Amino acid sequence: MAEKKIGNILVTGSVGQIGSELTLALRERYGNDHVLATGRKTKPSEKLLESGPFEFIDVSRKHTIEEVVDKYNINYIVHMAAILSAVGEKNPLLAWDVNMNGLHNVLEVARKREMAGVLIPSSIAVFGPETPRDDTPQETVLKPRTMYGVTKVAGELLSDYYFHRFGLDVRGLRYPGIISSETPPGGGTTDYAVEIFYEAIKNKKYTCFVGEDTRLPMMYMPDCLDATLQLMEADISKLKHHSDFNVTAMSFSAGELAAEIKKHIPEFAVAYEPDFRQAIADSWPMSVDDTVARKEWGWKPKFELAEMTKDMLEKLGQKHKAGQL
Ligand code: VAH
Repeated sequence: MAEKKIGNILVTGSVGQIGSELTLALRERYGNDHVLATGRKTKPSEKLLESGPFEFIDVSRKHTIEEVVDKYNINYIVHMAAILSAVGEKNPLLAWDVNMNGLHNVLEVARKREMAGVLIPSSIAVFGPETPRDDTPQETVLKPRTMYGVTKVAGELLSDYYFHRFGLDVRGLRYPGIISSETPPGGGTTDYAVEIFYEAIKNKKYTCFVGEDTRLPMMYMPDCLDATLQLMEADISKLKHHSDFNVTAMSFSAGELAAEIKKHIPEFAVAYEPDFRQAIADSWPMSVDDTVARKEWGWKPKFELAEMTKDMLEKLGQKHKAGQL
């Protein structure tokens, strides 16, 4: 398949945790006016509005995608709109509608217009309790126990179908838990790994909704942005996988994260009160093997737990001083 040049990019889910920072990174790389940010209803930040075009769309209603694609002459879609795992378990039909019908609409619009490509968000949520939980391999059992995970497995299969059947260049990453300081998390099981920083800065205490020994694969946002841009721009002739790359940067338990924060805020106190999200976390890997991504497109993370913690506390400390937390 000949690679087409990326021109104007549509980002769906631009107001979400990854989308909000990924949109700005894409604008820096491709030019502000070449990256259209979109959301469904949440008011975008000033930064997003001032740095380039923004439109409201609903990915589960295809015509709203078609209208902006034609208005802005889009030839690449970075599809970040999704209902995450915890919200998805409270409303599985909504998760199916947004995650599956939304993805199918995006793939159909991109196919019909013979676009340069689509980038999709998969997740380590594709794995389930039957999957080996340590160094989870790229190829293994995919039997998730959440609707979110079901939509991610189905999304990978549908996207690879569009690659092989229609020649649409679809690429995807199985994101681990993502930690960031710009946009609060939106309804995932890994939200505790972000909330804990906000609470440590604001209140010096946090009640964690998973147990102290809960260990999950994680990644700091700068690495998440690098991985996404690197895969988007990778030489297609080097890719044997397409929509389902395992990627990670580190693995740590909730207790290890709390201990790292305490090195900076000694009086920080954590209590652990597991809720329904514990069962979701227990069904996911504790660490994943991302050798395939390293081999096929040169993936190499930069941030480990100590550097991430230091950077997160510095960034959130500044926002707190400015009265923005
Ligand atoms: C979630 N943050 O918790 C997302 C992610 C691996 C976790 O997919 O649902």
